[in-house]
Amino acid sequence: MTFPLSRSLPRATAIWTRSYGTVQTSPSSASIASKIPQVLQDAVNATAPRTTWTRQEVQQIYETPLSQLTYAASTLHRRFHDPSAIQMCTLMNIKTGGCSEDCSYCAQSSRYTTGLKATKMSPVDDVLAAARIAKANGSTRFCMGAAWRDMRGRKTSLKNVKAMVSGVRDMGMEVCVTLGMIDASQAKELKHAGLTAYNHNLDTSREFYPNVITTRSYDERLATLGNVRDAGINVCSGGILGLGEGDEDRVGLLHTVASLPGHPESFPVNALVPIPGTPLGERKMISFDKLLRTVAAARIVLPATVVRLAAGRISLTEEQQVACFMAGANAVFTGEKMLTTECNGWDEDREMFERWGFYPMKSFERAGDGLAQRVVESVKEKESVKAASA
Ligand code: SAM
Ligand code: DTB
Ligand code: SF4
Repeated sequence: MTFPLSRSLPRATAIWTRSYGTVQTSPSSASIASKIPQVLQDAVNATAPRTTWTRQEVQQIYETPLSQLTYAASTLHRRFHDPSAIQMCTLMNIKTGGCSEDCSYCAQSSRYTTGLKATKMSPVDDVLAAARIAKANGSTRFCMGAAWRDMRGRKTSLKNVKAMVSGVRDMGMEVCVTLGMIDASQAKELKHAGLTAYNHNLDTSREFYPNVITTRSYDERLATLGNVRDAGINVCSGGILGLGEGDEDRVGLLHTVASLPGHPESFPVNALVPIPGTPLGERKMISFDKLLRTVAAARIVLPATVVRLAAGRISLTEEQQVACFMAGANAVFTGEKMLTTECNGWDEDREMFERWGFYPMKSFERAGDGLAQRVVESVKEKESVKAASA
């Protein structure tokens, strides 16, 4: 189904429909239209997220010529989000290094000599002080990471993490943690403490995953995501680009998240930051067109999700970042540091936002429970109001 051309549509959608949907006026527009797969034309008209994607459909979307793909992504971005609002999230590593896992990209694995000094868990007060600084600098979400495989046998640590979660929530910020694998009861405890979101990345496709990590499986990762979802916590799960994977693996990752029972509320797109001493320490940065293509395809198959520019943003030019925002990315990590690597700072991000007409997203603007359902309802409501006044 295509929307009727009317004032009820955002202008971008109307132009899309005219060019690629019902009216084709010139041979050149017809030849462009022939490169737009039907699945993308349908996706652009969506008013609700769908979880029934086939891998072939995701591949067709991913393979669309980049200029058309970004245009489609931008159209959907405008329907489901305020395209000027970008979420500012600050990270803190609350337990650095000494991790038992063999993730071949990670500075914190004890299996590689990266020069990183392992630390004990940070005291609750220090973490709350850092969250206060993040808030004062404009961040509305605070994410705490720990270099752990899982939370088994970490009762005292969990108690402290819960105190951190409640403390940050009491400041009016969204709060996210990434602690490795968690079971159903740990997820419930974290929910009870006020946790907004849990980050646990699938990283890549199921097929490529064993080339990157051997000490825990893809299915174990999916089980943690299920525990998080069942506890009523928002899911933040994405990937890393530039691990040596191919287009088919980026498609595989997108297909996996887009066909989960509910889409993740947040999809981080990390570009590998090569860490000397790790098996991937010599890899070159993913090419920008592949990064942009992945961002745009994510916006299309996960229309209601916050797409997060994560690791590696520091290596992008300002113009490249803006191209990503225009193709659907709407969150960044900002502040003094990522986990162990450099991060774009608050001041430079604020200046960039001002130059290009973006502003920080408010807390809980996109992160509440039942997000997808609320988006559907508000899109329907807006359309019926506009249709009535047309
Ligand atoms: N230990 C927990 C875990 O693995 O789930 C939480 C921390 S872990 C560092 C969080 C995520 O950061 C990883 O899943 C990975 O996607 C990303 N990451 C880690 N090192 C990275 C690197 N060098 N470049 C890009 N992304 C990286
Ligand atoms: C995510 O997807 N990326 C962030 C956050 N979630 C925890 C972490 C990126 C880490 C980059 C490498 C480092 O700083 O060690
Ligand atoms: Fe450990 Fe997480 Fe790093 Fe893997 S990504 S080595 S689990 S800290």
